[in-house]
Amino acid sequence: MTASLDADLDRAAPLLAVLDGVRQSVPPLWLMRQAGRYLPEYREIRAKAANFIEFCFTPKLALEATLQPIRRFGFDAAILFSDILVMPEALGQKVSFAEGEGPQLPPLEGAAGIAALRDEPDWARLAPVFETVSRARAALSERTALIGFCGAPWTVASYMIAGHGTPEQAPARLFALREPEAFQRLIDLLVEGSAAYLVKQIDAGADAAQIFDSWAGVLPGEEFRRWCVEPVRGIAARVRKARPGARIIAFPRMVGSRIADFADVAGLSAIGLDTAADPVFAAKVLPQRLALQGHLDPLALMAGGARLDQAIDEVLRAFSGRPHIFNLGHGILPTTPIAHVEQLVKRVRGS
Ligand code: 1CP
Repeated sequence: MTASLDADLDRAAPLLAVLDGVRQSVPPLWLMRQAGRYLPEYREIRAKAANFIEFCFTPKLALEATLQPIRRFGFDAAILFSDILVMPEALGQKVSFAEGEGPQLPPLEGAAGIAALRDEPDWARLAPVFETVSRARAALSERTALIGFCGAPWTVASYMIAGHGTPEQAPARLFALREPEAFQRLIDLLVEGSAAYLVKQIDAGADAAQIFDSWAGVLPGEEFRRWCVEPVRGIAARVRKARPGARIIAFPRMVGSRIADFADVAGLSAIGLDTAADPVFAAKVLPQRLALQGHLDPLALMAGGARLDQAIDEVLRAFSGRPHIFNLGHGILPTTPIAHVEQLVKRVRGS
């Protein structure tokens, strides 16, 4: 890159410019799950922690995991290394990660199980997360944005009810159908807790925050609006009220044409599109004030070669009229070759 005479221009993080509505000729780039098992240096430090949740709560290790993909690839954003399930843990529901089996929680038993949760997250339990955020912000250059995050209430609730990941989130859906008032209380608790959690991450140094609604796609009609759209709206409103300039990215995964329901959600800066989303449709139904993020197929990244180049070019073309953040449509897969990520970075940046 040629040095610019304009120091301010050099200092501004391109990702934040896009979140503020200014398209960049080269889109800023980061990858969901960019810290993780596809990196040998991640596997090395991961082996040092007794368990995954304590890894998330150990600033020295979480900071290192946050910075590793930036050092290796020079992405335009780092994402805090943590997990969406630190929230149930902070609400008093013990979370563990069985090796190779994903998260395990004692399933919430009915309305009584929800009533037994704390009224507010245990901020002392989450203090190491905020320390990781502030140390990461201090370690990164000003051109690299730091993204904090939380899980969306629906996605987090689906783990809290079932006690583990489930294919169709049937336990949570059934609970919501049978006991809507109790489920609403859980969602409300998560809206309040998650909004406060994001505000604290922003105060600790996060430049933007992403709300991951990985399981948004399973809910029909009215339930989709009630358990996915409204809670995300609630979080965005609370965060923006507390911190008016806050930049929030919502990632409602696999919602198809119902992405249009996010058009009138105030307080968002961007919408993340999954692999199957239609970028032309999204650009049509979502107002120009919303930047779009996404949506390369993680399997195209795994495949590499000419097919990867073609998929990258398609994404670049699809978003050419819009403020765009280049990303995957879902998290990077653990068996992705590092050389393919290098190929991606080169091609997106045209170098
Ligand atoms: O031992 C290990 O290394 C555990 C693997 C792992 C990792 C690397 C888990 C367990 N979580 C994480 C980190 C993580 N999780 C990040 C870190 C930052 C980054 O992106 O680099 C983030 C943002 C998450 C978010 C997350 N956790 C989501 C939402 C995004 C998505 O991928 O859909 C979800 C659904 C989780 C739950 C979770 N945590 C871990 C696993 C294996 C899962 C998924 C379980 C399931 O499929 O149900």
